[in-house]
Amino acid sequence: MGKAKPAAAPSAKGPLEILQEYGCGSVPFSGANDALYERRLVFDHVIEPATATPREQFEALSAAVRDVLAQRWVETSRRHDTANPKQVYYLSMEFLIGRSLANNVANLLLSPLGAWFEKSKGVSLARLIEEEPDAGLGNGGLGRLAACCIDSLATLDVPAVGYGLRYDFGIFRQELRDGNQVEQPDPWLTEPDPWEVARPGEQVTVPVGCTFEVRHGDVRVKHAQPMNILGVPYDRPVVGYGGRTINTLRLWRAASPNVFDFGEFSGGDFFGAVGDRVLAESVTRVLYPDDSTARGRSLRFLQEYFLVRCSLDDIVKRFRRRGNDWAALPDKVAIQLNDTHPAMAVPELLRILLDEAGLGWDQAWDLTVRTLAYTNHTLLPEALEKWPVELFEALLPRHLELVYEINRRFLGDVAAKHPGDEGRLARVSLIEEGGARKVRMANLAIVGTHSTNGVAAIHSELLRTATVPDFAEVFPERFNNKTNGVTPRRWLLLANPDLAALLTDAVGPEWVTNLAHLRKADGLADDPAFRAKFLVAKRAAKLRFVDWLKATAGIAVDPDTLFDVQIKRIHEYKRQLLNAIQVVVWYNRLRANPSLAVPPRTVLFAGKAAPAYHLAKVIIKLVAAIGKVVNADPATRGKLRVEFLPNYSCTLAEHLIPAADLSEQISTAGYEASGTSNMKFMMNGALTVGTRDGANIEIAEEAGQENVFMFGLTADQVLGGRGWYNPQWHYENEPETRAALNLIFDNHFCPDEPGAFEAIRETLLGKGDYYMHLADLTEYVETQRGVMALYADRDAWAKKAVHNVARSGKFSSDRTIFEYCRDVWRAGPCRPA
Ligand code: 26W
Repeated sequence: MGKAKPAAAPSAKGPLEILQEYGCGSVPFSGANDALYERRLVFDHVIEPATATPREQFEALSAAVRDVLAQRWVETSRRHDTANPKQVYYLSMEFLIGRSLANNVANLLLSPLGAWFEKSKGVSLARLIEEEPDAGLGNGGLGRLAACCIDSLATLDVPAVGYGLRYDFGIFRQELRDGNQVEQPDPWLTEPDPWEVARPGEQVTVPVGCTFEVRHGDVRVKHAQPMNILGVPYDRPVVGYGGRTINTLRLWRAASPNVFDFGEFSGGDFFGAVGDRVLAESVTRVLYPDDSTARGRSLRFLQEYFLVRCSLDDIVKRFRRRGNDWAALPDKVAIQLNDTHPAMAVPELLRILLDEAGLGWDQAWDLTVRTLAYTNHTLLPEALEKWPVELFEALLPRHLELVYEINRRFLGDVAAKHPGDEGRLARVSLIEEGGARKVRMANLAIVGTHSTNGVAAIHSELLRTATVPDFAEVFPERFNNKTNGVTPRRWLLLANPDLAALLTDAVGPEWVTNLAHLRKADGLADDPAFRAKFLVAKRAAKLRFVDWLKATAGIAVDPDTLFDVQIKRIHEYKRQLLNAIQVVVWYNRLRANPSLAVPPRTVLFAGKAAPAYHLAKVIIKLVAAIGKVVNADPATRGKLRVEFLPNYSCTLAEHLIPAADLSEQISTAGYEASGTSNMKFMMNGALTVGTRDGANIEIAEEAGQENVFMFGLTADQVLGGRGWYNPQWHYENEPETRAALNLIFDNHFCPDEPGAFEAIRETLLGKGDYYMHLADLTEYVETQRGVMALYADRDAWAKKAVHNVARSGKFSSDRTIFEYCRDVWRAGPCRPA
């Protein structure tokens, strides 16, 4: 076959040579250098390579990269089977993995491939990367954390499998129409995904105690008609940095057993059979887009059970295949529950040990508790999952029986220690009485596991002392903290090539797998030449973002302004509204005093609102409306610009975070469990303006208080103020607060839709401003004055930014995973010989 597009002499090295040069070539390959790629175009797509579309080129290149890693992937699993080490299993309803091509190329140390590809094929890798859909199999922080954790597990060579669901539709695509969020489906799998490998031979049968109907995304139970659903695994490679270990992310797809449609078909009920098939398959149809509200959707209950049943079946099979004895389960298996979503693992593992392994209760319970561990990600009461006993009865009667027995024994123990303390028993019971009885999944997770952790120091402390103090008293040794982290591969090396190169120049390449090495650059904050280079890298990132934004969203922003960024799910506790009001205060100041000396600023917002969260949608509309008016006002032109960027995603974050100057982390203290974008911003050299909440506290400790802008009530003050806080007082006594709010309430930003922001008046003044926006507003505005004053001296700003980057080492997910391995899982690496 002739070379199709000899754009330039293919003098550069091909992937195989690169691989060998980097010490990754111990696995034998055959074939010519670019055969991997060209072969894929011809044999997979059956086309003349010269005619390949960018999508076909993306698929061929990804398949070629997969060819490069395939044998290593097989080798990793063989290595684990042979060595029989302790395995870590990360169970999560969400894996917000985003795109994979660039990540896999970088982690395989194939980055020079980009240049080779461009030279020999005349196609830019950057262009092909854009062809890959962003796998949005998560809502936000919890899902992205899961993705960062599996990257670190593979990089640290820990034998690990991530288990999740292969949703046909990920998180909805957000459009903005007249400032209103409109949700569009995300059919990310309409074209073949080059990374996944279907393994129908390893499918699992999931029995449920009844048949059901799906209506409007909800389940209606048809009693006493048990049915089976099939779980088909789809594996994705999780490439550790350097390519030594390639772990697996195993996602389950629900399918209907073949017997059940053929049987019915031959019986004549064709439509019934097809209907049941659709029904079974609807279990993994769509990711629930509700972040931090546990709405009682029964199809979600079925999804959670389906994940648990399939994954535990798989885990136990692997455990037994390796010849292990049941008593060794906690020595060979650690299962981490990402929030309570997979908490059904407690009764399910117990059921396996009792009913399938035939163990007695005491041993089965002991093994269950010692194998499982639980991470809590939120203290919001409305996010705590509680499932109606009725649903358990219909779908999982055996599991309910086990939950009752766990509860009976547990309450017996508590009662023995605290005789007569009925209030305590009611609080810790796994069952919520009164009205429709419910199973409290957090209580089940705490009782049924040996470790309960929060995700930042303050969060773990509040969990222990305020949210579940009764449990902390019964099981003090179970509670611990594991401060979150993020993977420096995706969030620095890949997202910010200029800064990454500067850092490698300064401290050597080791920072990529040991972020603490960045500390060696701390002294360079005092080096004017280094600060200048830092600013050059920041400007390059800004330009890249500006171009990308223009090309993908048609929005133009000025790179010579301060990029002030708040990107996260829209929620009252995260206080996008506080940021919006602050903008209006500055808008008023600028209108009143056109010569006010402030650096020009672009305030960028992005984030999705849960489709049923009305106020969150009004907040989006407000930000968009403020942008429309402010951006068109000649009085503030060139000084203040506000944009709401639609469809926040992993990809958007990867472009925007490197370009940011200021990171907005302004939740009401005590409500943000950790935050993880705060860490990404820090390592990319943005300064934080934030409250003393979540990981912000630890960011300030690491960076030094003088290198962050902290303001606002503390968590203690928020709790203490609940009794007497009065937002009206601020409205009546603070002229700037009143003026800003009046502008919002009096339709200045919505002249064509009077009353559009009435819900905001209601929340802030009518309903007592639960998240205390007005309590923190004045200090926030004053803090922003300090931010802008500092930005006017770009060199002084750069000095603080460099300190932030250099001191961000703690926030690598490698450190987080190391701590889980040491304290919770007692698992270690299993490296190739
Ligand atoms: C059942 C509905 C539901 C769905 C998602 C309830 C709760 C959630 C998550 C717990 C929300 C979430 O993503 N929490 C975030 O987890 C991050 C990773 O630990 C933290 O950094 C964030 O602070 C926390 O809000």
